[in-house]
Amino acid sequence: SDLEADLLTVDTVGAYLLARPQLAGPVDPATIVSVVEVGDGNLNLVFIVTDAAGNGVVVKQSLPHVRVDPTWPLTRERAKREAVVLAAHEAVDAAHVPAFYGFDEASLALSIEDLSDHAVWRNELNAGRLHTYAAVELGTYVGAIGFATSVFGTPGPERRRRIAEATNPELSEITEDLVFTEPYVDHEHNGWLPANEDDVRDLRTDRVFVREIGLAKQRFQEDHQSLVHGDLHTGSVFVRSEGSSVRAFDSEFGTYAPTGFDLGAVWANLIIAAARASALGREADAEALLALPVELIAAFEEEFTRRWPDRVDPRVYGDDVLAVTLRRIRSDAAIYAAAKAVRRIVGFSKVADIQTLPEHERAIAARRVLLTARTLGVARLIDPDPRRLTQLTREPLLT
Ligand code: SR1
Ligand code: MG
Repeated sequence: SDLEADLLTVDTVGAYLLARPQLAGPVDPATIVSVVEVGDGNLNLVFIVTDAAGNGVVVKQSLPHVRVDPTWPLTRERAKREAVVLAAHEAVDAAHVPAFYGFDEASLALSIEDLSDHAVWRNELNAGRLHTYAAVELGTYVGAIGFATSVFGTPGPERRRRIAEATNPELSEITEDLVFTEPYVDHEHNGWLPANEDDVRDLRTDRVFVREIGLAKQRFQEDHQSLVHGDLHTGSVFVRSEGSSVRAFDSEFGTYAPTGFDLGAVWANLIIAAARASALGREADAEALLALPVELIAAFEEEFTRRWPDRVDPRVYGDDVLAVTLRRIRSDAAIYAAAKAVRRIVGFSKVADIQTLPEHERAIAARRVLLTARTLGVARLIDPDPRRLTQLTREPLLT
């Protein structure tokens, strides 16, 4: 179709970079020896291009539809949104994102660092390799971005301009629908095993929990606390043990939203990974994974607090404001973890962690994730301390 006419292919990416050497990063476009398409997410084309010297670059182009569902049209402009988020995050914390080489507005393609020496964290977790150091690195990343893009890190007028630049209506609507609404209503995107029928019914009839999900959705829509990654699940994280390198990629859902949204995404996917490990009888792994949200949030708070002396307007932003802010983010992280966990069990975009389990184990793991989500969502109202919440979720999750 016309919409697809200018899409790159493995046969055209070489000429594309030859005509635009400024987008080739470290690659010499005159000596390209291989182009492979490796996109395995829900949305985009992703090419890895390598030259004769072994240098690589990733070219990522948005498709005009959802990759895994071509009947679902989607704005290609999302590539521009990712460029804005990645550039902003790289400026604050280059160690935790891929290097950004450039954005081609005409082709809606980004050129970014080739991280082929890393592995996707979800795939590693599913193979039983935990990379536990990643939780602290991600906490530090969210702490750095969460502070620098908040009212404490960016002066008011500049911040308002940045909020406007990073508005992401179409992809934010997907999050609003898929994370906060569809799992709680009848919708063709949903699905679960017959053995989980009662678990889903119990979740949906838990009025306090559903109210908290509604309030969490409201805050996601109206609160511009910081420039979040927006989709920080374990499939959006590259890990490499050597040198403990951890990079958050795929930030096309990024926008200004509650900071706890990113922490919650990591937390949810750790719960899911722990449920898988436990269902497979890997109890020590499950315990190790369940300990990581505490480390994640501690690292977040440490980085946020480390930057606090540099805040804008300390005249009114005293240390009591910091304490209230961190408590609120803890509470947000728990309800967003709950929402993100439920959507992966009930709604669109299920995860390999659960889907690749044998059916009996899949039903058990799904039930445990849903119970854990309900506990997190409600117990945080009394005290959002992640250590206490982890203790409360230990039993529903592991036994
Ligand atoms: C139609 S997009 C489905 C999901 O994929 C992305 O990774 C986001 O999580 C989104 O909700
Ligand atoms: Mg993605």
